Amino acid sequence: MNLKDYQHIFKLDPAKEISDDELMQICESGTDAVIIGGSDDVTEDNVLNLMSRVRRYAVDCIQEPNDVEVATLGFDGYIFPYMIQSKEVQFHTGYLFEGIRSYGHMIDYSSIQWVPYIVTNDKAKVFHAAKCHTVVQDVDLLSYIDILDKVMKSPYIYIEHSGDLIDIERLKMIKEQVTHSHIIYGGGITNERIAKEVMQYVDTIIVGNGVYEDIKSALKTVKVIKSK
Ligand code: 1GP
Repeated sequence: MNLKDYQHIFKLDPAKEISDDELMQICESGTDAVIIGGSDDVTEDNVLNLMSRVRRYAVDCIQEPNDVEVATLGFDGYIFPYMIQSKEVQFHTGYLFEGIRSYGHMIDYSSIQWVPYIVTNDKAKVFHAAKCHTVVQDVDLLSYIDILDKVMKSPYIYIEHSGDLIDIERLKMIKEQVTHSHIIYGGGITNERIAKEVMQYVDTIIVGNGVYEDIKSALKTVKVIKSK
């Protein structure tokens, strides 16, 4: 798995209902990948169920486990979030440590990507779950960007604004600050217009809740993919 190959990803929540017809439209939309991940009521059963349904299609299927208990074999790739603002070690290396300690001998490391996340939406569930420091001030946000991009030289930075659309000026500011990290953005992308606006400043967009709110509109976000 190489996230740099993806411009557009749908993120599906295993705890939410999606019909076979809707799932077919998502998987055959031309999106680059489907991520399976959520923060509430995620179980091994609902992950396995959704994975096996997505597996009927050729699209890449990635898991973003929110806990080592629900990490499931059989995906094309795995994204392990590293919440850089979290005060809890569990959201830094904790889950990954537990997973590797228990299952390291079975892991194909080429399928795993550890991705640093900056949670820019203070109202997002994950912001509270991971006990994050706020980045409402630009100087805080840009300091984290510099740590990841210039100090850690991270291949990726994930701007997580789940549930709402970030102020586009902040994305512009991030783009101007970053020297080499590939920027992934998720939060409030529900239609083609927003997708295109966001895509000017980031490398990969993630579309989540929009799938469950207005699937027709969400499907049109795939149009941001260039050269397809
Ligand atoms: C991606 O979880 C987000 O990081 C998706 O956010 O649900 O607001 O699209 P939305």
